[in-house]
Amino acid sequence: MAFKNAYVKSVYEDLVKKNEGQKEFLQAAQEILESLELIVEKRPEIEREHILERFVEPERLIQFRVAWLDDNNVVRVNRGYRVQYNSAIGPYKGGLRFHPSVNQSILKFLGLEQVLKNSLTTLPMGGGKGGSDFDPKGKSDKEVMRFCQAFMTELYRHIGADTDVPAGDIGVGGREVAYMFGQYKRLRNEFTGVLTGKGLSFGGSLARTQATGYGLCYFTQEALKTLKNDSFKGKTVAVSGAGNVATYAIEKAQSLGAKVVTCSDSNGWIYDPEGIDVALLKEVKEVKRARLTEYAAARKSAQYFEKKNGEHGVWQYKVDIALPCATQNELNLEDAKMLVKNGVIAVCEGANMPTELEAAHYLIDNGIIYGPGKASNAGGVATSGLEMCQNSARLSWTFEEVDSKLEAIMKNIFHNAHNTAVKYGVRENDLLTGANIAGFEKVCDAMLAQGVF
Ligand code: NDP
Ligand code: 2IT
Repeated sequence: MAFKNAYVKSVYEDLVKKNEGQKEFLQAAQEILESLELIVEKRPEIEREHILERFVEPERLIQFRVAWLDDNNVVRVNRGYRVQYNSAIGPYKGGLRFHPSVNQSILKFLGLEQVLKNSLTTLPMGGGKGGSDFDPKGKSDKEVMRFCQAFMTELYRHIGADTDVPAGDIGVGGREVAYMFGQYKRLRNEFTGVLTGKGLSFGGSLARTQATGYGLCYFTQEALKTLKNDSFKGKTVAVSGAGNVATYAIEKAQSLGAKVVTCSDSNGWIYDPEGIDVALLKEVKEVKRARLTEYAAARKSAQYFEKKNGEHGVWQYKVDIALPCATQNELNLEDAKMLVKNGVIAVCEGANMPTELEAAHYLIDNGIIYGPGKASNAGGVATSGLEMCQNSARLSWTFEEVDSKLEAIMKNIFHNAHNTAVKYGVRENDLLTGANIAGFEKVCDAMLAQGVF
């Protein structure tokens, strides 16, 4: 750890003491605080008003029991959470994750990242995150419904269209959002835009499903154009994951003229040198909710590899662009070295914190375009913000309207991060420092203006 500023160092050391064992949270906090040293030195009021101590501490963390009945009428118990991180610039906003690994550390890392990400969108949204250690895999549709209803039976008292607006994340898509929305509506007897990612027949926005993956490609395209005078056209791309973000990143990259040769799930990965067949991928993952082995079985050109520890997986191939879209810490220093050796020019994150910190530094030091998730995957929450706008106005925009607003927001996020990197005198491909400072500035100004809280 290389903190140079004594104040920032003391904030981080205090955080380590108070959050023992919270590996992911401390990793995200370290990465952000390292970048913020530069602004702390320029603006003494940050230290004087103890802004960083307040910024790293969630405003509220709610943990609750979720008891539900499985198909055999056996009682099951899970843990539910909502981390309401920062409301300085708008109501708390951020996804819900259902995955067995969910704990306070993971949700606090996601919540802290979300505060900066939402600020970067320029829309008025504070940051939050939530979820449960519930595992949707292998559950029947009715079990998922009963779990979602039980989860919302507690969560509803803490959220609201002007208070806290959840959405999807890993394990939470349109089906789960719909079950939770229905339960909220019944409990409150009100129809409001309290969740985003809703179905189109009850207040959802066109293009929200595609938004994170499409937005990632708009960001990457703008970065390629500005920093390398280049584009997706004719490029070979590696993508990880095979969920919502990965699927629409693959679709957009291919429509921009690239060939995506990989995707993955938690069991293994696909290498498809002819390019991923997106229609088949959607059929396997979205319609059948099946595993990637089914994709491989249905496509001659595809090879399936089971995941074993210590392998490079999707990062071992010779590609120009890498888009990690699965989960945190899925790209380590060895993977980064492999990608650079194979001539990668850009690594832009669809997932949250998929790249380990040393790997991110290695990429930046080697002149690679590195798009940190809080900037490059902000298209999902930005379009959630557009869904909130449409709900408040009680109207809906066309796909083209939403998509063009999304593209403009993503281009603006890239330029904001890039200009901030230049302004603060770091490498111009250091979009990590640029995004952290740019996102923080607005939150910091709002916190200073609103007095001590
Ligand atoms: P999905 O649940 O739709 O897909 C997740 C994908 O990642 C699946 O292929 C899953 O495989 C794989 N995966 C999940 N956990 C692990 C793990 N521990 N190890 C290996 N693979 C794993 O989620 P999303 O596509 O929505 O989310 C993907 C990432 O994008 C997350 O980091 C999320 O926080 C981030 N994100 C999502 C946004 C959104 O709008 N949905 C917005 C911005 C960021 P398997 O099926 O085997 O579990
Ligand atoms: O990580 C994220 O930005 C999301 N999962 C989307 C959050 C949202 O509120 O749309």
